Amino acid sequence: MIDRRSLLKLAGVAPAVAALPRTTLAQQDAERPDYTLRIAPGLVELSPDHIVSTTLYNGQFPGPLIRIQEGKRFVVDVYNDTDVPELVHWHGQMIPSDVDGASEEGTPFIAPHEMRRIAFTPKPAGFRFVHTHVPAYGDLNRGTYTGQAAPVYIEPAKSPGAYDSEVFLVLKEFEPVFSQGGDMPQHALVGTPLPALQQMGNQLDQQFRGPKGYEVGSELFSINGKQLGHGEPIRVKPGDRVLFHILNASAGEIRSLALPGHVFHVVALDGNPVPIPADVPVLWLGTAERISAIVDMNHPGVWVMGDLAEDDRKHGMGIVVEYAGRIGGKPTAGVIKDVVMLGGYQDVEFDFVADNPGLTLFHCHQQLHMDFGFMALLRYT
Ligand SMILES: [Cu+2]
Repeated sequence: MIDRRSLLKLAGVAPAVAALPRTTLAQQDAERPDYTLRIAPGLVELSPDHIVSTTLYNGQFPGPLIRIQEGKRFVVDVYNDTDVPELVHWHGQMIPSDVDGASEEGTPFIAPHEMRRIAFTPKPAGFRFVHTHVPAYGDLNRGTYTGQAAPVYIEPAKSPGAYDSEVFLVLKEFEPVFSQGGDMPQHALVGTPLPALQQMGNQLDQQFRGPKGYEVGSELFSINGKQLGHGEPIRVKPGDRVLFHILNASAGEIRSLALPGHVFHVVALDGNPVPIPADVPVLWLGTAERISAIVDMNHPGVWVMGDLAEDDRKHGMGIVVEYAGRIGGKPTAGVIKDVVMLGGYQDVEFDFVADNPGLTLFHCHQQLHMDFGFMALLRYT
């Protein structure tokens, strides 16, 4: 794990500075960014047999955890070391449109091989993340199909919880391909389909006969950039209370996650504390969703925290949890989220407070759906 101080130390390294005269150096020092984010091509070793080439933040997947302070101005230099324009989106934060990272809202692209300095005041506190917001359309080497994602933790004024350690997990698939495979798992999306919507869907199916459109699938899954069995295990001791911060950084996949013999005590959704913490055996995460859950480590042994689907675990979606010394569907009032999963032909009702002026992009977080038009722009009047 990397603490904020060592991140700052790393971020402060700027080789070009050494050649500057002393006065300039002093000025440069005063304007030193709090963080440097480099977008560049690189390799991820998911396992010895699967080394993938993609675009990364600071040379690794996931990008390093960025820990920042709520309410304290944060200056970032973003270097685009690729040959295409890029955009960095600070998902889940209430910050101005020109730095939020969606071009539709007015954030400028960072041209190839250029740097853009951005500054904002992080809020609200909690588990957020950062990812690219460029459209990919038919190019599966762009957008969220790449490895451009990093967890962001905004430290609150007061520390929230009683736990022994924090573990950040980023779920991600690699080497996506177009497929006409089956529908996504929807068992998590308990709800009642609306007959009117279902009827409309059936009519469209009648109208447009023939094969359905393409979806994007993958056969390489990972947690923290490693396929199951190839990364470092999560090491715990009996009696530990471990706070897991889990992010589904997928471009389009819904994930389940279970840790046999243990229960997830869900304390936050999308980084926002839940009014009534719930104990659940399985977590379901839609694209871009985050869950923070405390697990009481009271069942010693060696366990796999992984997808319920055996096929997905075989393709890597899991991580080993090792003890030291061995080796939806309910009322959800008050829950604050920035992503909501919705089953086929269902509806959802939500309130939002319009307190972040500027253009706001409201969209499906599945890259394919967003790229081909599943989005809307909200304008404050
Ligand atoms: Cu996002």
